[in-house]
Amino acid sequence: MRAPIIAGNWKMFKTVSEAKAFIEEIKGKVEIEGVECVICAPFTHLHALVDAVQGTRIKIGAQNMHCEDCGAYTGEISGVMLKDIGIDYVIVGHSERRAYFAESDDIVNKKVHAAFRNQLIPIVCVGEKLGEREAGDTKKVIKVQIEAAFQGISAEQAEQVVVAYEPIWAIGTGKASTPQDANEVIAYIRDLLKGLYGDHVAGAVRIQYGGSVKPENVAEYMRQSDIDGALVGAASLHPASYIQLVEGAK
Ligand code: G2H
Repeated sequence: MRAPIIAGNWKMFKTVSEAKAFIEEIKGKVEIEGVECVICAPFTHLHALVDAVQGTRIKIGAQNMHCEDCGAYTGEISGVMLKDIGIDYVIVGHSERRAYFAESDDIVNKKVHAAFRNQLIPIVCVGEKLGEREAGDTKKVIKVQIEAAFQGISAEQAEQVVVAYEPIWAIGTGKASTPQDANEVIAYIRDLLKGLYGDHVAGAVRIQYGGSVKPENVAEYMRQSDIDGALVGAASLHPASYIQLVEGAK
């Protein structure tokens, strides 16, 4: 039985005080048995948020990190630093990082390794562009991304990975992939993992859908056989909306 995971990806929104107020609002309202709640916030907010969620089951994640543990990389943050302040999750390979910061499949793989070196759980994002979908290349693109991300990752590590399938054309556009279409691609990702690691790992890995998920549509995604939660941007920014997302995942 895979516990669904509702992860908010706040992107570059909110001040620290707004973030702390958000946690105060959701505390006690999202701790629903069997649903895991994660908030992925900007780096500057993480320390304060780890303090704010003390004594709750809410977990805090980063939205990115460098693939090395330390070094002369001005402006970067490492997995060592994230673990040091009590971070549990890190998003890796979000399409916005792939598109605007040249994050390649190779870098994504290095970051997955860095996450495990530092006892962080990576939320690995994959997804196709609109043109790729229209050309019928969705599965081809996803296969390349999944195989690259899991390169050199052991079965023990692989089963802890959270995968987020986010078709790029559905991100922040209001055009969500239908639950059935999303489930088909997510089932395909599970098949790929079965080929790489066998039944046990494929059955254990949690695979989220992401892209214009809202309180109104989350339950329909969660009803699908292979969807284990959601990575949510815009709709995770408001406490009432985030609470509804978690309630919709039970
Ligand atoms: C996709 C998603 C969060 P949104 O980027 O990862 O954002 O829910 O706003 O489409």
